[in-house]
Amino acid sequence: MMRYWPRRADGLPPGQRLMNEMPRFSDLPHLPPPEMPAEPRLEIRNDGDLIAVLTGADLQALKPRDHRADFHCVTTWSVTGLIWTGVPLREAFASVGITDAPAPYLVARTGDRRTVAFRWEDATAETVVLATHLNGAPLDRRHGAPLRLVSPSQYGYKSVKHLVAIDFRAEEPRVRSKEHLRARVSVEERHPTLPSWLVTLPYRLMIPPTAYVAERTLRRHRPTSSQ
Ligand SMILES: Nc1nc2c(c(=O)[nH]1)N[C@H]1C(S)=C(S)[C@@H](COP(=O)(O)O)O[C@H]1N2
Ligand SMILES: [Mo]
Repeated sequence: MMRYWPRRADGLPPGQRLMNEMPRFSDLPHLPPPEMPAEPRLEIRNDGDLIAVLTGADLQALKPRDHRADFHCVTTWSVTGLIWTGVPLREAFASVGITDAPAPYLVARTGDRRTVAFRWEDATAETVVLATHLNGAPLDRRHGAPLRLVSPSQYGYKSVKHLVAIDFRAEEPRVRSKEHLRARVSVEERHPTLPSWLVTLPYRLMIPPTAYVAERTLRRHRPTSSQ
């Protein structure tokens, strides 16, 4: 379990510690990854109404590139130098005619029924990518197959795995109780109401048991379909 204890290192954002490898992680680590189709399929909606669909072939046509980025979980573990292959979200939006914000907010929905809220300007930053590969290999069930939203300047809970839909919203969406709407790593927006200094230590203590349980859950739940 203690292989998941992160250590101090230079060059990390405030309050972050370095992890050697990227473990499976979640605030619900006892839940297995969802069963997903092999190919990406991203629905784009406006207030629930379907306005576009992007398939794996559509994303391929936008010429996926490698994006090097560090990853920062709110619980204070970071991994550095990851290579995500994919298309910037704003280019994917532009390919279906969305260049100005249809609405100020977005909600990303995942195969494990998570909803994660963004402001338009955070979601369309140039570093935000729709990734299909990590470090040269197709995403696996641990890290978010078949499509993952990667937002390196926000805490890891915004980098949603198993992405299936993005829904534009006129009103500010409710965010999950422990999540900040913006979650910017540089200014330590870890928690919506509590100050960062208060949550940092309890969060850090949760890292080894959480990663351990998340990895054990993965081993115990083999997919029934081919994946
Ligand atoms: N669909 C989905 N995405 C998710 C999560 C999750 O449980 N389900 N956990 C989030 C959290 S808290 C973190 S730190 C990262 C962990 O990514 P990893 O499991 O690839 O290390 O995924 C984020 N995205
Ligand atoms: Mo996280």
